[in-house]
Amino acid sequence: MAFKRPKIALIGGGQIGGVLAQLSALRELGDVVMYDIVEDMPQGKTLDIAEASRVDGFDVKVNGTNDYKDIEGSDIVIVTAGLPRKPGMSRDDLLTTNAKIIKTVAENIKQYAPDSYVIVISNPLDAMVTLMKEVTGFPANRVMGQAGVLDSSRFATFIAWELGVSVKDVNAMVLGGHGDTMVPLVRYANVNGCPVVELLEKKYGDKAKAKEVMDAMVERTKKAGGEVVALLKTGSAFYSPASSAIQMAEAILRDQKRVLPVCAYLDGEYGVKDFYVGVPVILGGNGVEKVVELDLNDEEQAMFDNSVNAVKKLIDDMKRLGFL
Ligand code: TXD
Repeated sequence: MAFKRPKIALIGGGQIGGVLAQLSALRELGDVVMYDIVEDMPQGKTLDIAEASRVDGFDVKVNGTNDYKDIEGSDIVIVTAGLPRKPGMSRDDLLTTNAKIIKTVAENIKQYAPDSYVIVISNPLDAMVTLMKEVTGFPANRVMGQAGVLDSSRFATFIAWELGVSVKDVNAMVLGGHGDTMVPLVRYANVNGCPVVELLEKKYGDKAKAKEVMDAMVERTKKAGGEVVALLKTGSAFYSPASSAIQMAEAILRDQKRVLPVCAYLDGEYGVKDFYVGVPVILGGNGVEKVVELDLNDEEQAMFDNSVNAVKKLIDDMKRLGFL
């Protein structure tokens, strides 16, 4: 038997795609092939990245292509194809444009990489993952979306800044859809086991002030994507979404059994059936191996249900438009 390196296909070679390629190479996750419809661009980007291999000391192939055939045999496919948000544009505005693109992408993944694990990043995220699953017909453990890892990292970053502690010690999770209704789990947020709520109360010596500060961090987390969009003027966040998807890909490729919030298919968990939304899962060599069910209190469950309803609206729109 001959061993071979894993193969990672990136569909979309734009801002996020470029960082995905570079991070995959730097971590030697496997050989990378980047597909884009724009002629020569993925070849140019990957050539640029590959030419740093001696300096960075990575020993994997990084190639670009305009031909889906080149993704043949991929173990993981990360999808960023589509258009990013412009200032003032909601994720949902992207629905129609990106649904058409994702449908074509999914048909090609089905044809050329039928055994792959698929991580979707394109917005509106929850709807695009649903469409990917529908068109590929892959089992649910192999089709997932990246949003929660990033949203949680943003939440953890704000907490670390506020408390003046290392972000490495902050555990914070965000559930629900990747939109304004996402649910940062305040009650579970902790610094190496110490509840953030308690630390804030100690810091301010006042419950009301502590709540105000936490509420502001929750709000900033929900709007964090928009904050970056407004500053960049063109395009949306790309470093952090790429890092987040790479964490998921690595968890699968190295069978790490990480517990990460992932846009995953629910089959009755959290009271939701036949539906994709962000929840904690065990991510390992078999993809989404298990949905981790937390006991939500009434307030959290209400926020989660609200978020599910927002995603349902998107799904209904896709049905109306004939995509599902
Ligand atoms: O956390 C998250 N899930 C996200 C998602 C965080 C930030 C941004 N998020 C979304 O990712 C964003 O709203 C977009 O829908 C995707 C990709 O964002 P990116 O910033 O990488 O967008 P770019 O730079 O425009 O890259 C998109 C590429 C570009 O090179 C196009 O030529 C290509 O997609 N594209 C296609 N590739 C393949 N096939 C088709 N049909 C196609 N159409 C466009």
